Amino acid sequence: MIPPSASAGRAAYYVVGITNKVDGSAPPPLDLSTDATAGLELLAQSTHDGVLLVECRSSDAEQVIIKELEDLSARSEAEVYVCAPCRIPIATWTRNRLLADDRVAQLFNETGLSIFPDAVNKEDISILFKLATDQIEHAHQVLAEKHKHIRVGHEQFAFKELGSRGGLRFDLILEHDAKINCILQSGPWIPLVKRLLNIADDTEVPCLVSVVYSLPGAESQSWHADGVPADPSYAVCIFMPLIDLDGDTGYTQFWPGTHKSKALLGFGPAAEVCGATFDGILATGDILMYDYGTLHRGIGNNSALRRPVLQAVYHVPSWKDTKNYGNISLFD
Ligand SMILES: O=C(O)CCC(=O)C(=O)O
Ligand SMILES: [Fe+2]
Repeated sequence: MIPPSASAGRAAYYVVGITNKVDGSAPPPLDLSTDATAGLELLAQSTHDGVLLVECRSSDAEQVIIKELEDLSARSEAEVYVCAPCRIPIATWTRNRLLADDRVAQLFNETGLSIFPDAVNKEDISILFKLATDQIEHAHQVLAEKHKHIRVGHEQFAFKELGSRGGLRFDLILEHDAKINCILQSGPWIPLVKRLLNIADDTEVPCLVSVVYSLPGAESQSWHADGVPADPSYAVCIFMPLIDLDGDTGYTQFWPGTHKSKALLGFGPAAEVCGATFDGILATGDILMYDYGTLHRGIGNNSALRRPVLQAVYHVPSWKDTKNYGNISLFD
């Protein structure tokens, strides 16, 4: 028996990968209710890339945890994949599992994510595409004329209306427009938004509307949350792609279940290690709604098209964005 190390004491959460020592395959799933040992609480499991992943909680030293899990079967080999101060969501996701149905409130509470398929008609998408394209082109014309010193695409900048999101990705606040407002205040996702933010049915939800666009050649972003995760939520965001997304145009990748605890900030790459990501590959008309605290990252654009995604951040009246835009107007 390996003695617990001097640092043992405070419980941490682990994802441990278990393989079969003989042929490297994934062992059969554990019985989470009975396989736990004294110092180890088994919380969840999934299989990713031929490895059985087990999420557990323990205050034992790492080598003790490994030994305890290896002892469950004489043929198992265990390795710590992730260690964090809070629950580590390891569930695997498909589009079908995230579709909004009559249990959408519960789903959103658990995952911080929901998809509303075919929620906006194609005609409205064309109108929004044109409107966003005109404003993007105008903004870049002004940028080139009035702010010649900025090396657009190579350096960070933040105006009141336009900010860079790293490299060839930008975010432009759209001018107020009655048509956009009507779509954004009446879509099928609105009852859930109002319920989450505690806003009365007959009241408009405060909403910040912008278009996030990645130019051809834009690289993948780092994992981040747009706002600090919190429970209850103070803001939820919808993404409405204005072109069909695929592997070439890129999309946004999410880590469902990360919206409530700020202890996971900085742990984004663990989502890939655990196979716990959801690729938001949406068609025009689909809406993806996410809690503002959910970890995600924009994937690179390898197509020849600009990838514009309309973004509406619905928020409680007291919230104000202080992070994403600057104070000086692009147009002054
Ligand atoms: O480009 C994307 O798909 C997402 C961009 C994003 O998450 C951001 O700029 O905060
Ligand atoms: Fe983001």
